[in-house]
Amino acid sequence: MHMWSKTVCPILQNVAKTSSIRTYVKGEPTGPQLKTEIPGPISRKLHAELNAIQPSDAVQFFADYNKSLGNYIVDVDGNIILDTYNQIASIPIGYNHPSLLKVFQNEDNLKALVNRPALGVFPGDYWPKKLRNVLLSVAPRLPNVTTMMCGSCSNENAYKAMFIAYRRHQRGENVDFTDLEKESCVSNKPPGAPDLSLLSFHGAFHGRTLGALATTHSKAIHKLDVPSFDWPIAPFPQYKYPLEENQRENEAEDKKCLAAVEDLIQTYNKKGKPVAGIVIEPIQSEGGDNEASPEFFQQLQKIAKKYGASYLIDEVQTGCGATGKFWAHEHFNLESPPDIVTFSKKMLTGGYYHSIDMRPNQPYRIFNTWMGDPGKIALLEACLETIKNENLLDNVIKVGDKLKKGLLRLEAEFPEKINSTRGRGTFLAVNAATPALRDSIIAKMKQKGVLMGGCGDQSLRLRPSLIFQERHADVFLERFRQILNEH
Ligand code: PSZ
Repeated sequence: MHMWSKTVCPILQNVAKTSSIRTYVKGEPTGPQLKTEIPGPISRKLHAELNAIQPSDAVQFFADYNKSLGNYIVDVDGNIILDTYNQIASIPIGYNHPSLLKVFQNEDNLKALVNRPALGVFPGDYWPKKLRNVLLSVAPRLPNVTTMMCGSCSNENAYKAMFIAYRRHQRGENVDFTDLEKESCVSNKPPGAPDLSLLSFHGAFHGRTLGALATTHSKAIHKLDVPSFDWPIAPFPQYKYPLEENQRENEAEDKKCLAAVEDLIQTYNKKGKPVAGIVIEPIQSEGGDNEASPEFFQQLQKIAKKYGASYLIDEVQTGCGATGKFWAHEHFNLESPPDIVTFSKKMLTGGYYHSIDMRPNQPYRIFNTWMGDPGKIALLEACLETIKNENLLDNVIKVGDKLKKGLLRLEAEFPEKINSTRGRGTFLAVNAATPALRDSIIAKMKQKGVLMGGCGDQSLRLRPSLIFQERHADVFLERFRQILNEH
């Protein structure tokens, strides 16, 4: 087939086995340093100003992005905070990385940024080469890539590609649309707008736009008041930890969930809402860092194939190295690539990799004004070079190991306060005993100069950038221990 299908992530292949002890970003602060409580007076003043313009209740503090550097975010009150959360898991190589700051000093990159094209109709001469050299250089065994703006719209358009492919398979490859299809679709009616469905999982998060939201099931606040589809929602495995000690129960959990998937597909096929695709995260992130085994993902792929449903793996949060492999689903050894892999966040541009089968036969079916942004590809190019040159996946594996061992030690020391340490690479989480304790730990860690994230009802999650080093892990673990002691 295509030359790219053989290239399993060249970044991984080129990693030299050396590690470095210097900081990856020169001049990075040596530790957190607090001047005020957080938010401090300047943050509070700006908050009042912003709140008069737009609802801003979720704002935690205002950042000084001139001063933030490497793993440290600096706020407008001069507080230096170790960031293990990184703008909701979306900063790949820390703040103000010199390789990224240089990107727009290059005139070609600057002009690609300034003259932002409608990529679907007037791409620049550089575009095929950039896609090949940048995005396809890390493709997860899929030959095509379509760029988009964000995670939600990547999923949204990928869902459309799955429906379009499903109907093409039903209709026959080169069969034209009927007049009735063309008339009925414009009024949202079948057969042109067919009653198809996608299967997703309880606890999933795939975005907040209308289609993506129909497959998001993590929190009520995301969904209240918004109409949605009657689509099948399957149980996602809920494991007992430590995994090594609960193998039999967890395998039974896999089987139970897979049986439910098959039941649901049959039910929805029968009731006239055939399942055109299955969408799943490699680790359910917003839903609480819920993991499922490689076998679960392998079996799920088999079920998808059996029922002619396509298989979408949403790597918006897990992609770009944080699990120790460039794509988290590489941990699963799937017998063949998924049909679609969506990405955004640390990839800096949104988009999706896809099989040839997921290409619509007609133009303008997956389309919008911008279809991505060449400026973001220029940044991603520099970012991928840095990941490769600095062996950052090796760093993630090494630091992740230290962090996980540290969390397990703390779990043993404070078993009544935290449990269920889990994850891969530096993509790690631990549960607090109660939701209130989780919230309190995050609040107190911030006042100690460490920014953390929560997910699910009572999980604490780590989402450091790929340049998080052992020294940063030490700062985090030491302060986490102090806070656990204080509770
Ligand atoms: O509250 C929110 O809207 C949040 S907090 C974290 C996210 C969204 N993550 C975004 C996300 C994701 O984690 C997965 C697995 N898939 C899709 C999305 C949507 O991406 P964006 O936010 O770029 O639209």
